[in-house]
Amino acid sequence: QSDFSCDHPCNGPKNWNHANSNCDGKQQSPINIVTRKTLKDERLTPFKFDNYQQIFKGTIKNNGHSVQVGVPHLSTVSGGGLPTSYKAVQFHLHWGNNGGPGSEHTIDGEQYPMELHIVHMKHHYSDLTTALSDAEGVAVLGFFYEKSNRANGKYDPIINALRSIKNANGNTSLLPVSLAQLIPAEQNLTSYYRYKGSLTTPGCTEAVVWTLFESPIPLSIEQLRMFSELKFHSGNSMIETFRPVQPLNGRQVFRSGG
Ligand code: 1SD
Ligand code: ZN
Repeated sequence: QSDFSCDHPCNGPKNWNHANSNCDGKQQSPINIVTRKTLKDERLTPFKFDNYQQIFKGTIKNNGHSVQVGVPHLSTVSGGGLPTSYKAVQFHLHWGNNGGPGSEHTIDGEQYPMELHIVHMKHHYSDLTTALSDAEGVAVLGFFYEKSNRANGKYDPIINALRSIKNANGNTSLLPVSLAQLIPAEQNLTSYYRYKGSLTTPGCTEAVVWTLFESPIPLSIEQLRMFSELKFHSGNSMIETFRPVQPLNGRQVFRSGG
């Protein structure tokens, strides 16, 4: 059982600084991105996505604090100012209450209804634990969601599976899905923010190269609300699964410019 298994009131984000010394560090995530203070960096060129179109049959799990899908280590990302290529490990989401504010990162103070994290590790590592001992071992690609008047059919495999994993530790197989179908088209992924930070849950390890894409993913309010039907380990509704924004402590946030 993890440090935060009993969810927010008893052991949530506000108590993590006590739960784990890393959570008190100087390079924590998430952050509020103040766009006028970002620095354009010509090295932040477009990403190269390999095998993001690969369709796989994944398992979706309610891990007691989010829903997570393991990804076969075939999809890789490089370019985008990353030091090397990184392979996808898993993705998960952070959300609010019934479609209310729920993203972890905020842009000029705006909190989006949900945020997708596709967690990658440097290609030569075989597990996340090892990757986390490297200051740039992990790359998380973060995507925001926006409310749309229309349901996003590309999310049917995810949304339809949620009803089968309402309780903590529940898992079920997903209908075939690809990472590409869950994110905006590649030509809309050239505008992004970059900074060095941490995992947003304990142990809050400061080993993450963060990328937040500007272009949001549309979902209907009904689709967003389905996430609030899930339950934490405690049995309480799994809502507001985000860590509050953390101090920048002098870090520079860069924006793409390639
Ligand atoms: O919250 C997730 C956590 O569930 C786990 O996936 C971890 C990686 O081992 O990453 C954090 S986060 O920083 O991607 N939110
Ligand atoms: Zn996350």
